[in-house]
Amino acid sequence: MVIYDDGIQLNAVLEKPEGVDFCPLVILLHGFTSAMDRPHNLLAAAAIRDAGFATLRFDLYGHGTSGGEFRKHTIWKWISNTMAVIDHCLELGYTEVYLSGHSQGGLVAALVAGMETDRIRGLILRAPAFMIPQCARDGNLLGQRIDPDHIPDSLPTIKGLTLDGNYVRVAQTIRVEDAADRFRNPVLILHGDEDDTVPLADSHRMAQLYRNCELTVIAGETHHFDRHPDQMQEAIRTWLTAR
Ligand code: FER
Repeated sequence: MVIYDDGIQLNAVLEKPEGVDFCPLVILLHGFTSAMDRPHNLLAAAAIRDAGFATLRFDLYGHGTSGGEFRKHTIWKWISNTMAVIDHCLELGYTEVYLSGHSQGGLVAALVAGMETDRIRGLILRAPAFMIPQCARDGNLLGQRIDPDHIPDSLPTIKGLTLDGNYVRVAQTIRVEDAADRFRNPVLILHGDEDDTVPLADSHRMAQLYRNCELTVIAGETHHFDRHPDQMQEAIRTWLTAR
């Protein structure tokens, strides 16, 4: 399926649980330098369908098979993409829409939920990168030091990929606490205690800020949920089945 966000092509895959015509839907967002078809995203989507929910996963701006250049992606563009995808799902007739994001996609899911409090029924955040805005303000992104008041035009990142300075400028203005404060529907946060990319401490802190949040810490698990994917899946199924 193709969804357009102001001319940018976003490729998406909609899958329904077996034998069901109409059901609630979870939209999945992948992380920084990732894509919708990474193993942990597919396993999360499968667990969601096991619980009787449809899934829509998509590649965000500058990632995977979608349009846009990696170096020009920003959290604002990802917010805009997500809002376009939500509009599309509502037009398809899905009235009960949830968001689930991994890492930077978890941050964006949380920000959009704070904007669309009237539309988003709940959030499943997997190792959400809540710390990116503060890291941008501190000038400490992906282990590199930059001067936060004199942002470089380009910033080398992982996997040989380079970001424009506007990524940092956008991130510096974002306050994740405001999004948590506005969202009153249920939230599930999943985080491994051996995640060395995104600190677990921020998930503990944010879980206190949400009105209605459950935090499941998976012992021995890493950033990509590749050691105990069954525990990630079980936590998702249990939480969604209770909705
Ligand atoms: C950073 C730490 C983590 C960062 C991005 C991430 C651009 C995102 C990780 C992910 O989405 O998996 O400093 O800066």
